[in-house]
Amino acid sequence: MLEKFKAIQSDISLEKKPFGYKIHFNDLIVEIYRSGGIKFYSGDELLREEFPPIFTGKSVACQSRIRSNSFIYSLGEKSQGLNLRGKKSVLWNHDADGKYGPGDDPLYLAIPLLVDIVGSRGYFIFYNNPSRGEVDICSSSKDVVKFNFSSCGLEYYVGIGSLPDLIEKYCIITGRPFLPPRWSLGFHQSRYSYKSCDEIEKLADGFIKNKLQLSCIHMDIDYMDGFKIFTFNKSGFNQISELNKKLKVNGIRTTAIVDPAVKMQPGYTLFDEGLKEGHFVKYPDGNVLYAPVWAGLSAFPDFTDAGARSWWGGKYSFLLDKGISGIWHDMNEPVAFTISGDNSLPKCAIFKAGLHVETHNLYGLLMAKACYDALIAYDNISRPFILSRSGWAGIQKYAFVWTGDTESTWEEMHSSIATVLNLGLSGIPYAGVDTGGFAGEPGNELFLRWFQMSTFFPFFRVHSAKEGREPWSYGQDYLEIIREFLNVRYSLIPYIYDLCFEAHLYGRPILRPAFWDDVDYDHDEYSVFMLGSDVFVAPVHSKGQTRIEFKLPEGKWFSFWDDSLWSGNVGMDVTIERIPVFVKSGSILPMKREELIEFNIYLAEDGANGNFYKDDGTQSSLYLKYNFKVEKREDYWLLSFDANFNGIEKSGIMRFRVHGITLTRVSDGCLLYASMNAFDMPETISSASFS
Ligand code: MIG
Repeated sequence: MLEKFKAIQSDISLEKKPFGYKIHFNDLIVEIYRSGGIKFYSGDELLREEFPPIFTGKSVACQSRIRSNSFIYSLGEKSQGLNLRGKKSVLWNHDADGKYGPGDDPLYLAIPLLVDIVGSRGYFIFYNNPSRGEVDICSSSKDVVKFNFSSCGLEYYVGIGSLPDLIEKYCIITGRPFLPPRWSLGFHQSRYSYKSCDEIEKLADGFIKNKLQLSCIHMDIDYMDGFKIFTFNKSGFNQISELNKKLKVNGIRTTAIVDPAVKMQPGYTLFDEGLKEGHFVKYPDGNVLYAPVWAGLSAFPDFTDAGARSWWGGKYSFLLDKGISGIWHDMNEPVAFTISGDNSLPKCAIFKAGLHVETHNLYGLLMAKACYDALIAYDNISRPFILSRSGWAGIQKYAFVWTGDTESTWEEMHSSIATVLNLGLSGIPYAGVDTGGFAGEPGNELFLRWFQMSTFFPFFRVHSAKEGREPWSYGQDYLEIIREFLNVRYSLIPYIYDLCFEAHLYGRPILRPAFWDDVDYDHDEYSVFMLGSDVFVAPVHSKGQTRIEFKLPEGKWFSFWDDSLWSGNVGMDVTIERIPVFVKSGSILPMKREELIEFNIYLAEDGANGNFYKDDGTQSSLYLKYNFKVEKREDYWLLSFDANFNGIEKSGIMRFRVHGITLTRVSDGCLLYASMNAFDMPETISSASFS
């Protein structure tokens, strides 16, 4: 880890001072005081002042004074709004017991990472301590941040820089996001729970018949035999292999849920093996710990033990052999049903790596590692698709996450934007929500509005408790709109896939706050969001809303729907068919149209820029990166590209669509001309003239 860090922190010097030491790490200056206090500076600016840590028995309390004008993000999965300043929060992965709404804490995935910025610059601090933590971000004392951990390891990392730098550096320390298979960016349909292959086949037929694009159907716990992990219930799922073959012909895959708890039942192979080979979590006296979950009293694999991980990893082939493409980890906080108190294992549980209180937050992460390692070893062909509810720092190396059991309310729909944004700012780019909310009945309008929003989220799935939410459940008019949004999603996959590359290479989030590229934008705002840096979305998130007002980030923006040009403060009427979506002028968006990749050039006055990553979308780490540039010349526009060849053939057809200009001639994919006279950029429509 240190080696990796040194690679980006090359210029290090140490000076002895009367107060202690002064260390220069490139632009970061650290003063270490004899008292135990530490000050961090960027140049002359004091970023944070740490008070000496307080060790009390097993715990450690860290307090620091931060800048009074800064904004705070990250901490993993939080539902307390975007800016976490003024909030208290618990770092303890926790099953919300079937539903949660805005403000509920803790949730399923906590990370002791804090990003502190003014404008676009600042620092991050990451405590490499997975034990239960309590965080107070300037809530009880002005400008004072407190992290109290129940176990006393004190190892932390601080990095400074711009916001993208911070997330990149954090990902250098904890791991870069994996590159997902391209199919996983399509639409996923799910419910709790399909009861048979027939039901799944009918569902798929519904999509095909209604011309609705679909990539994956998720099988929740009812596919199992008595909720025993790595089994199929024979009555409904005998034909699972045949079903998967049939579905794949239509480009549809399946994902199967896998919970960690193993039913205590002598004769059930998974249980017998785990017991015999000593893979389960124990009590201090050495006896295996049993606690109730879906299948009844169950034992819990100790994923902190490499031996248990590889044993467990070996079991996924049972599902993969039957043609299942994705794995969905649930209940991995881990959850045990309890009558009162924390709904997890008892405090005294012993893991190979330590006590429950110290290792709890690692459970989902290490389960994902077990799965990821097994899946990449399985056939050496596919990139894994793993979806995990819980996790910790580093989960981005292995899995997508979703935000669990959200309430089906307008408030929660809005709040979930902040949750996914903060996940992105915690190094987790591949995230989404149960579209429509998990718990409750959203009704037509909320479901549709949520669907329209999720279209632009990195992970796009409809899932809910019990009641089905098929696109055709909401009447013909809504079905048409849903179909159009599915088409939009699929057309944007090349662009979203490019964002996955940016995530994979630089840790960059896919869903970004509006201030990501515009430091003057409101740093508290989470009613709007960016998909990458080129697409801006203002979802409609109130009931019956007919008019929407928002601010566009700096620059001119094309309406995604009609190419009209906008900037600044916008007020517009909205109908049920659409939500406001814009593309930044000066960008080039790769999109899929009629089986071709079409490069959509959204011209600014001086041209446009864009990237495109080309690879096989499933396996190889080889890729070809194109950089496109459109420049204004005397009486024509020049499109040039360079292709960073990385083992992939660079031949192919390219199609371009130019927005903001009338095209007169396109050459064979290299040069693009349009006469200056044809350039007739529409006037920017200001909110004043429009409203
Ligand atoms: O106790 O597997 O968050 O997505 O449908 C509920 C059943 C267990 C919680 C998950 C949800 C899933 C449900 N699970």
